[in-house]
Amino acid sequence: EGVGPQEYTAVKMRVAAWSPAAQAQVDQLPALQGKNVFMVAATLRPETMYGQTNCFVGPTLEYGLYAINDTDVFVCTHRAARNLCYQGYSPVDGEVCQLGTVVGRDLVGTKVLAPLSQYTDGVYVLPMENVLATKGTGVVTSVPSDSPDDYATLQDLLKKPDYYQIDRAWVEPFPAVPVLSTPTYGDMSAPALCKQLKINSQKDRVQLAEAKELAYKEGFYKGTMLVGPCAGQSVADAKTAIRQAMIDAGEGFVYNE
Ligand code: A2H
Repeated sequence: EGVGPQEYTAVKMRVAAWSPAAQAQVDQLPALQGKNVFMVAATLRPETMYGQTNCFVGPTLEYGLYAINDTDVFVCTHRAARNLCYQGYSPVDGEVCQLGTVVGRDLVGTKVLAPLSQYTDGVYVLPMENVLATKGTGVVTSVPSDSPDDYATLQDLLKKPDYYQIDRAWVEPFPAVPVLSTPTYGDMSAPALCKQLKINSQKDRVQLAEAKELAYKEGFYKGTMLVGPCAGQSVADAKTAIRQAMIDAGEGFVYNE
């Protein structure tokens, strides 16, 4: 982790409705008028995108709104925007074009359209404590069926909605969706592993690291897709095909760092 180059799939989640706090700031930015704005998440598991139930930001992290071309604006960390501007995602190669800034906390409650998600009317941006500013785009797409971190974080939010300053209506109507099946953990690895390893919170970092490792290996080497055009195929085979389909549809791209 953090050593050498990493190739992610960047997933474009179009903003359908800003939270009131973000809307108030966006209204002050005339350059955003008429633009398509996307929260951009970096994932290593493109084959799980059918199971997206929400998207996470770090509440205390600073995000920028970056012009990518004449029509599109990306929301991500400044660090990611620097990397992206050398990969063809900037109006001028090698230069970042920042239109505005918004803190993660103010993005919470924004509604986004997550590609491939079964929740086609949109899902909500929610807070996660352990989002690193030094990895990916600072935006994490959430798949609670297969990511123990995502599942544990959503459990925290449901237990303490007031503490986390979220509305239960952003979480409860979006239960985890089975995406792939494994012999050891069934069709929802993350809840099964959180139970088995007695993980109660996103703060249980040691157990979560183990759960993440187990879920990843079991899914990749023994998983079978349950949904989408690759249903019935092994996860290892489906991964590249699903990623390519997202790229072809303009809903994702390769992001290196
Ligand atoms: B993965 P690696 Cl289903 N901070 O996507 C914390 N976590 C981040 C992040 C950041 N800034 N940027 C990306 N990530 C998460 C899906 C997924 C992921 C599943 C299962 C496991 C999994 C849905 N969340 O990751 O350190 C993103 O979550 C297990 C490691 O670069 C991304 O893929 O290896 C993964 O961590 C990248 O972590």
